[in-house]
Amino acid sequence: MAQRILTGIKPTGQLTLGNYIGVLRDLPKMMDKGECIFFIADLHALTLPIDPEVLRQNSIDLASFYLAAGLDPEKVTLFLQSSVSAHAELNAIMQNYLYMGELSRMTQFKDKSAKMKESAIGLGLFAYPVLMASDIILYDSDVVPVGEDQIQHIELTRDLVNRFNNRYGPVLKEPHYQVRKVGARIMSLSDPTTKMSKSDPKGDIYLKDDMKTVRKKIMSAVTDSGSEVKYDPENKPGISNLLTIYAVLSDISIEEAEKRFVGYRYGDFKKAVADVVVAELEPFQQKYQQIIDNKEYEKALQIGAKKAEAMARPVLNRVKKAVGLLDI
Ligand code: ATP
Ligand code: LTN
Repeated sequence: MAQRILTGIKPTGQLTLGNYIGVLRDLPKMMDKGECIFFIADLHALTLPIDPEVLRQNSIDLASFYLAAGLDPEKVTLFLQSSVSAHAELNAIMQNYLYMGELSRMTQFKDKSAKMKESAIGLGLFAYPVLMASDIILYDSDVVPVGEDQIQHIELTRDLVNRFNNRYGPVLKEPHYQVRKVGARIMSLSDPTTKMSKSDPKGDIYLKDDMKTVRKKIMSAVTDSGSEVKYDPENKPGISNLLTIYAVLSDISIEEAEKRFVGYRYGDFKKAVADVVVAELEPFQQKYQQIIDNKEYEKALQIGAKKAEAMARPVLNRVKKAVGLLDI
């Protein structure tokens, strides 16, 4: 059987250049490497407060972004997580095999909940990795392409699979994460020591920003003392981040990018970075607009949900049987 490649993105806000470089840009290349299952993690989006209309709009946007990145809906399975009820069903079973201690050690939970009053932290935010593990397990996934921040959740999924299989036999497939060597963690332009994050708008480039704004944001990105364009994430996090963006979008190595900018001043270097970002985003936005105007996302999501359901159901049934749930 061809390997299964699965990933999900939350429709929680505007997609950033971090999402694009970390994951989205690579997805079309995977179409020939295996069976691709890509979804919109809309149930996960509910783990933090979100306005219903915003969630609807974000979900449409995200589906269109997936397609604009170059995914062929005939070749991949693209769908809304909430359209395939097996995700929630498997979640109800799997929540019994992950423990409070390990869930409370998850960095994403600690980061997100640190900003909240304890009385406002939903159970869903705490149990977030259970649903994510269910998403992965449900399709017998082999490979999960993600940004660096999600590695911990996939390690936890692997722990869960091993725990479950030790108890019930070889029921679940063990997934592996796949992260980019360069660009797995694009940093904020205003604070290059923190991740570029769509729920933290300062320092983001949004995929929907107009080109003037994109240029302005890059030209005013925080840089470091000194004047050399050199990759040194510890001492020059701002310049290193911009070099990473440049290298990935130009499909060259960091070393090659460094060589190109020997003797450049920061200002001229930033202009070159802005040029490659604009050259990438402009056609991407045109495709996105065409998909939105023609509502191409609708049919893709409908077909995707049917295909996903057909793949998920047998795995769910296998799990139900293993734990002793009757099928009458
Ligand atoms: P939030 O910042 O709101 O928590 P997020 O952008 O991290 O959201 P998703 O939209 O679900 O969450 O992320 C989609 C994918 O993009 C994930 O695989 C994630 O690891 C990756 N990703 C997110 N931010 C970055 C970044 N700054 N650099 C590289 N990859 C990223
Ligand atoms: N947790 C991820 C989104 C996500 C996901 C998944 C990624 C939900 N389910 C399954 C890979 C596989 C995030 O916050 N970026």
